[in-house]
Amino acid sequence: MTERSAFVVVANRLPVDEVSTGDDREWRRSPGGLVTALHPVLAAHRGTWVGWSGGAGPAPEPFDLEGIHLHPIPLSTEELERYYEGQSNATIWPLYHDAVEPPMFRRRWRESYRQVNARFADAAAQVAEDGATVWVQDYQLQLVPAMLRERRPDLRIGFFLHIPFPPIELFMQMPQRAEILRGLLGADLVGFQQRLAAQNFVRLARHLLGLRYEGQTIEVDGRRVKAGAFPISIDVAEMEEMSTSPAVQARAKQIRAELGDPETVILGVDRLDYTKGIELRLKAFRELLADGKLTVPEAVMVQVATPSRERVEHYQALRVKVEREVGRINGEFGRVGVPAVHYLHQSYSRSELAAMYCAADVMMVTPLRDGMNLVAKEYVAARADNGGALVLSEFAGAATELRQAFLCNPHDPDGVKEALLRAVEVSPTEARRRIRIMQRHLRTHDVDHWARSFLNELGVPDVK
Ligand code: ADQ
Repeated sequence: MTERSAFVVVANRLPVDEVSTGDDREWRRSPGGLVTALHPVLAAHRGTWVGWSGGAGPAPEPFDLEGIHLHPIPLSTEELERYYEGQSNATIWPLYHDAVEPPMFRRRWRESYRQVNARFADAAAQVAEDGATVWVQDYQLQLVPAMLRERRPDLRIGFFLHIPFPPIELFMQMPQRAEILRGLLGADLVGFQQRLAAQNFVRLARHLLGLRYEGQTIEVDGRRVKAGAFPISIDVAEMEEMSTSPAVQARAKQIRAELGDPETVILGVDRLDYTKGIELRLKAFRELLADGKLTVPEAVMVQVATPSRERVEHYQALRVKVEREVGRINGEFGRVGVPAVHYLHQSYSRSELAAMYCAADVMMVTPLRDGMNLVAKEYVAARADNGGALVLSEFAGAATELRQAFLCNPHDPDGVKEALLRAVEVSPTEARRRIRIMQRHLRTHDVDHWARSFLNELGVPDVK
C-alpha cells in the first residue's frame, strides 16, 4: 500500500544522486538550497517528494532517505528527448528568458510534456492524504496544478516558478498558451521570483482568458488564485560557516598561488547556458586587455562553466562559441604558462566553489535574463572577510535585492566594461561597505525565509 503524506513536493528531479556501488543502487541526498529549505517541513509532515530520479527507463521503487519519502517517476528515452530536452529546455526555457535564443516549437514535444505532466499529477494524487498540501516546482510541470485539482479537488496546491515569467507579447507565441495558463491557474498560490513576473501573469490571465483580477488575486471558476513574488535565496548560514572554515580558507590561498598570485582574480561561475552572458563577459575582459586598462598577469580571469543540457543544440553551439573566445583571448594575451583566462568545464564540490568565491576579487554575474541567480548570493555570503566586489546584471532577479553590487546592463558592452573596471578599482573601504549591506540583507532573507513565506501565504499550518 502506498504511504500517504500531508505535505508533498513535486519537482522534475528528486533531490538525490545515485552513487554506484557495484550492482546495488545507492542514493545520496544532493546538495542544494531547495531540499535544505524544505527538509524540516518535509520531515515534520511525513513529507513525500515526487520526481524523476535520473536515467531513462523504469523507476526504482519508492524509498526513504534522511527522513524524506521519495517517490520516483520514470521517464523513457523518448520522453527525455521530447518532454525534457524539447518542450522544457528548447521551447519554454528560451521563451521565458526573453527569447535570447529562438524557442523551437514541436507538436510531439507538447504532447509528451502533457503526458509526463499527467504522470506527475497521478503520482501526486496517489501519495497525498486528504486535504494535503502539494507544492509543485518549476517550468517543467506547469500543467500539474490543474491536472491535480481535477483529480483531487480537496488538496491545497502551490506552484513556484524558478525562472522568469515573460511579458504577454512573448508568452503569446506559445502554441500551447491557454493550456499552460490554465494549468498554472489550477494552483491556489502561484509564486514568482519577481513582482514584475507576478504582474505579467495576472495581466495574461485577463488578456488570454478574460479573467477578472484584483491586485494579485485572479478569479477562476469561483475560486481565488493568488499570485505573488517570493524571491528565492540560499542557505546563508551554511555558506558563511563553510567559507570561514580553515580548510576552505587554506584552499582559497592555494588557488590564488596556483594562479600566480595575481593582483586581481576575476571569477565567473555558471551553468554553461546562453542566458548567463558568459560570452559578453569574456568579451568585456578581452576589450579591457586590448585597451590596456587591464594587463596579464596582474589580472586573470577564471571561468567555471558547468556542463549542462549537452544534448540540446543551442547548448552545443554555445560551448563552441565560448571555447573559441577563451582560445582567442589566451592566444592574444596569454604567455607560456600564464593564460589570461582559466576555463573549467567541470562540476565542483560546494567547498571548492566556496574557496573559489573567497579567492576572487571580482565576481562577474552577467546574465541576459535570470530568474534569480544564486551564484551572486553565494558569493556575497561567502565573503565573511568583507572583501570582494560583485558585478551584477540588472536582468538577474538578484539585482532587485543586491543593490550595492556594481550593476550593469549586459546588452551594453561599454557598460559591462565600466562596471568591471569600477569593481577592480574599488577601494577596500567602499568594497567592505557594499558587501556588508548585502550580507545583512541576505541573513534575514535566506532560503528558509523563502520557503516559510510561501507556505504561510499558502496557508500551511505550523510551518515554523
Ligand atoms: P540555475 O539557472 O541553475 O537555476 P543559479 O541560480 O545560478 O542558476 O544556480 C546554480 C547553482 O549551481 C548554484 O548554487 C551554484 O553554486 C551551482 N553551481 C554552478 N556551477 C557549479 C559547478 N561547476 N559545480 C558545482 N555547483 C555549481 C534556476 C534559475 C535561477 C534561480 C534558480 C533557483 O535559472 O534564476 O536562481 O533556479 O530558483
